[in-house]
Amino acid sequence: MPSRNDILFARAQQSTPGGVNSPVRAFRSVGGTPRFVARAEGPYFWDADGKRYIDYIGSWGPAIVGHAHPAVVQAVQEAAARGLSFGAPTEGEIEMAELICRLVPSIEQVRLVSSGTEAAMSALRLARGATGRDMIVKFEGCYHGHADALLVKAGSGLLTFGNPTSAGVPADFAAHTLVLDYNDAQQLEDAFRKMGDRIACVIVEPVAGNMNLVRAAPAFLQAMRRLCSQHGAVLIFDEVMSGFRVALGGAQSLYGIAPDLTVLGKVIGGGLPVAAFGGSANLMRHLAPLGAVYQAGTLSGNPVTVAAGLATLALVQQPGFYDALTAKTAQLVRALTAVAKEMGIAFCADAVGGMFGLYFAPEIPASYAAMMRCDKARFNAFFHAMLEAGIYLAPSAFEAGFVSAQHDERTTEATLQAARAAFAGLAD
Ligand code: KE4
Repeated sequence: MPSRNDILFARAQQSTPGGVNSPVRAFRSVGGTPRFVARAEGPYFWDADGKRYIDYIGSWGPAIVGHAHPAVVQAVQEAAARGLSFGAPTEGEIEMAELICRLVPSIEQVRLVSSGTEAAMSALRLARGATGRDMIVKFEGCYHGHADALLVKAGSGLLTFGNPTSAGVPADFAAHTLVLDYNDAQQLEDAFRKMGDRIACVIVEPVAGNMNLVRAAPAFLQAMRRLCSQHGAVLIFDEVMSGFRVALGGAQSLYGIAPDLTVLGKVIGGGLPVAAFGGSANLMRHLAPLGAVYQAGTLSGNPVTVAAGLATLALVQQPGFYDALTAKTAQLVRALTAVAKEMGIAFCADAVGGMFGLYFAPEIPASYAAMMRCDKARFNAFFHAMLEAGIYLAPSAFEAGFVSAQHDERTTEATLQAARAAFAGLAD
């Protein structure tokens, strides 16, 4: 008897490519049928068959205060009743911009947009326009959205320009993108020595979450900061995922490094479509209507989205919010690691703030190459055993997980109970 998820998935594939509006949702990395969410509340969601799951994705980060938080829902309802969108400035956008500038000191001015892709793409264009240079540097395993210049993998040679990772990206778009190894400071040093005066910017996830969770080594980010300053390149921290997730001030506050531009998203919208990019007023003044770098958006700074973001950011500023979230997430990964160890499973886990990584590997990966050596088949088997038990993890061995303020002792205990059975199934 097909489940309602099966029926909906078959139907969705008739009208939408792969049946989803974003590829990772299709479960192609883990196999099986995606769960169609009917509703969500706190740390849970219920699928189309009415089954409840403990949700460790939370919309890939935005649901940090828990799903359908009453304060956020009320703010959205009140804003919506005043009109959905005007194409004209509103006071709420000023409040959001001022709040972001206060919470992220490296940002003096900020522009709101509608997705992380749009924010990262705009930050690249700003860096190129401000420096008059074309070349950008990114790192294997980091994802900054799907703008052409960023859908690039490492070139054949160590310091050769990239090749497109996607059809439809012209080779000469990729020709300006150099892809280096994450956490390899020497390679970055070599690249700057070789072509430093041609580099417009370096863009990095200061805590990587799109190859699974990988922490940047402090020396790696410190070298990046030094080299960008020395050569007049713009340092862009893509904190779409880590911003307001790993700490109130984002990863840059943990590392004590001020980038020239920061890209934000996810949490600042509380689940509604918003992202942002910002930096020094001196850099941001290159943007239209002041400067020659064009960037625009019909729904940028949407009032309903801004209301959701302001309500969410008000909650995360409550005293002890990140201490509690960090402690809860650290306790979860410590306990999962201990259970796996008891059962002799080659497994480890890591956490930074409210995000975590699970690895079927003997030690925590610190690079893309090490991450690719994790046992994907074992992760997939673990994923499905946990899904069956009502625990919803990222449907890929190469994605991070997210804890909300509404996850608690009960959800942790239920997760550990499911993990014991799932690990046992692997040990056989
Ligand atoms: P969006 O265009 O998806 O809003 O943001 C792109 C983006 C940019 N930068 C970072 C660091 C990101 O993590 C993302 C998007 N993250 C993925 C999660 N792996 C979104 C999930 C999806 O693609 O459906």
